[in-house]
Amino acid sequence: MPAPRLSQSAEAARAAAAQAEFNEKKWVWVPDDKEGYLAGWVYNEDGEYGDIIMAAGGEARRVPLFILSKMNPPKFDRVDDIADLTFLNEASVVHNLRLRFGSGAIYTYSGLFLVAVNPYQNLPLYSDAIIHQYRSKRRDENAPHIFAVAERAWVNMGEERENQSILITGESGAGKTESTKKVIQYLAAIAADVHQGPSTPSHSRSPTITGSQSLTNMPSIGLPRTNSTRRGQVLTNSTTGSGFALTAKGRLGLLERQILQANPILEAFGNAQTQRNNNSSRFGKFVRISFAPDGSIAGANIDWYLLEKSRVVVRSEAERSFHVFYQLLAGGSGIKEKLLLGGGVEDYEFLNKSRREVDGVDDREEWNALKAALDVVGFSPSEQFDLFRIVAAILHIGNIVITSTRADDAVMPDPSQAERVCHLLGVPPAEFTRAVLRPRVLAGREWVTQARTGQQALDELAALSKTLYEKSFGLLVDRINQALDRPSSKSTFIGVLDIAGFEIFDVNTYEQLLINYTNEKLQQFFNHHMFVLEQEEYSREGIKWDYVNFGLDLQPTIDLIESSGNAGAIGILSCLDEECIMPKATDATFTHKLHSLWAGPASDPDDPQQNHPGRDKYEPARFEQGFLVQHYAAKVEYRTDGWLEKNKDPLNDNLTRVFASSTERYVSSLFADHVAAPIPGAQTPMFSVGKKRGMKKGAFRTVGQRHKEQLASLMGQLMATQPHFVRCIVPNTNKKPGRVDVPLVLDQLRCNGVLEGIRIARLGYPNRLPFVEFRHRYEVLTPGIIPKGYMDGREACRRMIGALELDEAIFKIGMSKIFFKAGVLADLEERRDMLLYDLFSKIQAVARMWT
Ligand code: AOV
Ligand code: MG
Repeated sequence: MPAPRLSQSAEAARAAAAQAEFNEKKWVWVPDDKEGYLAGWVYNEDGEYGDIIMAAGGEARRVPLFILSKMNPPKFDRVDDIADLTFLNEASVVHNLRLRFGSGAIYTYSGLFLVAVNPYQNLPLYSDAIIHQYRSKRRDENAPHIFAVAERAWVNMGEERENQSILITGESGAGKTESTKKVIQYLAAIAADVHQGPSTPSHSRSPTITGSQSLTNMPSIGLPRTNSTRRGQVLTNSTTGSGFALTAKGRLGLLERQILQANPILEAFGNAQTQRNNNSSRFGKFVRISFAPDGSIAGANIDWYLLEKSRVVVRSEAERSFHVFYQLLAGGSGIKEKLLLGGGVEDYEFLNKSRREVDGVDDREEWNALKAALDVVGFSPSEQFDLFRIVAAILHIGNIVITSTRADDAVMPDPSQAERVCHLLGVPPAEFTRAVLRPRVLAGREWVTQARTGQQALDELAALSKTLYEKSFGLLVDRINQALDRPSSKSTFIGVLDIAGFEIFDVNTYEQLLINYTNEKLQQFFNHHMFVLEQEEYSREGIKWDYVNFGLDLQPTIDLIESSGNAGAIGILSCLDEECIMPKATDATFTHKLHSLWAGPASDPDDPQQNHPGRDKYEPARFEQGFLVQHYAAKVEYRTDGWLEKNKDPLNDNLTRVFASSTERYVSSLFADHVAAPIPGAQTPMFSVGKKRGMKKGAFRTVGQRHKEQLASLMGQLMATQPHFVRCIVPNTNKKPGRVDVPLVLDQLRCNGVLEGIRIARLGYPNRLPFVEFRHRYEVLTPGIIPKGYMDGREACRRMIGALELDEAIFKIGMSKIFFKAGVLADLEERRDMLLYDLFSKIQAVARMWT
């Protein structure tokens, strides 16, 4: 076969030439405000400064040398796994992602992470053919893909009978929810195969699909993979169509269809159009899919976190409320009358102050899809009506007009609007109106009627709307779980976590603290997991490893936020809880108390509060009423306005009481938590710090407590799983395909832990090669060192290393692999290529003489 050999050697010659050209100059990445990094080469070094010629344009720049990052040799371009780069710096990471993204490869590994860059266009990456291509394949046999992650989770679950989790984070619009859907799509498709096809779930790795073998690559860590682009193309060309794998869908059983259809329901009620994402999830979720021992789907369960219920009442002008409001008004002609909804979006105060439509979305069609999904999941007509009853009631509440008397007492001039609300919610209008305008409150020991101001009454209605929506959302998820959840002791699960990533806005408040606290915990979980795996790998290879557990690095910040006071220090959330039950507390007294707990000079070194390492992570804010927390990703300033109210999440007890005794069972069940009152008619505290004996779980908790508990439960579950990590990246803020805003991407890599993972990897020996591969690739550099015939791989490596005269500190020889510090492979590559280039030049010279 002379032809392939010729072209192969021609390609090798080209590569060697490219490398030789690269080697002639000292290539670097130069930081640039606009572009992130620009390529250049150093033509002169002068003490701590370097003179750089920029690759684009040839302009000269003089910069401090320390700001430069080394560029990876061209062979490392488009590597599937960023961890394989020999120079592991930010510029090279982002360069690799950008190069790959440019050729349609939106997925890239970075060690334990799968990085997914949102393409903002439908790529033909998710068809049935692609699903088949990833079936029963190892990660290194295919191009990086979300399906490969799902496949690995499935295989591990089957082989090790261990629960799995896939943790997907990223900022708004990055593609978390789309990725979640792809995982579920994949799992549903392969689990359906279990029912139908002859193949068993024994996760056989035999290559049943021909053709995809051509896509395989050297299963090596550390070797440059020059053919990854080509593989990307194969992957693209080999498919037709886009979107979901339809053929698989046709074969799905009812349960699988119900699981898939749960999603449009959740999205209708939990998603909204925002400036960053036309379909933004305003809640976090953890979806567990459980599988029977035979690999078929046994059930599913959804947990949810932090619904942004304030959106029901207000939002920025460019955004919408939850989709379901618009869908109901656009499509619900059959039931609108029963819900007393006469008008359109423009007629409802809660909707008409902001954006009303989403580009490319037909709310009427979405309504039909929602109804169909509700039918599939098994919501009866009356259950469906109850859901929309709440949605409609909220719209009516928004239209209640409140005015004030001259004494500033609230009045409701037109009772008809409240009557609509009461009709729908099954409560007496007189009681409802009294609870809003003149509730009974405790004054000293006496119960008195207190007139509300107009503003107070409006706030009360807003709080009521938010509470109704959130509680109904909770019951909705419960109801879905009731349909999908089939607990069985024999099943194992794959859980997919779709939760907002680290957030830093211009103004950060309580919601950001809770989400960043969550991410700090998840990052710690990742760090710890990576630590354990690295430790296992080093000890398997008999390499001495003496790092501190970097998973614990983040504990001081976590304690600062969550410490309950029982173990010594009082954390931010507990401090807030305490202030919430103080009679005269305000956001200012809370902030002050926080400063006194965590800032200032420590006078008593034995005091657990004062010697807590979290002190280093805390600072009072300089100008605002607030504080700063050093998170792993960045230092974030939080403003504490409104925190007491946000944490208490108060609804006046008179109102909850009215609704708890609603004649509509659905409505009274929403408030069932609130009926545990000791004295009828008396006001019970809406919340309390600490658990009260006999109190129903879920009742009377602060927002912080509830979140802390939910998070603890989530972490407990995650820790009992084998985790997989997906990091979604939004490439630009315009929702446009093909554009990469490098500084934006870098920020995300910093916040989502990818760079942190690389930092940790660099503490050790990030590049690893099995002995065989090391010898195969670099033996040319040590001619005559290894005798002909068999030689033990380890011994061969040892001799080669000796001949290469590598410094002891930059490598470790394990049992089956050789480990290198970052950058060493670049050096070896350079030496190898110079040699080969020389050789080729000589051969070419000889060849020329013969022609
Ligand atoms: P998010 O879940 O991460 O944001 P989504 O998953 O909703 O983001 O993605 C946002 C939009 O980006 C989607 O509606 C798609 O238009 C597009 N998109 C994302 N991933 C892909 C993909 N793989 N292929 C094609 N288009 C994609 V938020 O829920 O806002 O935090 O709160
Ligand atoms: Mg989302």
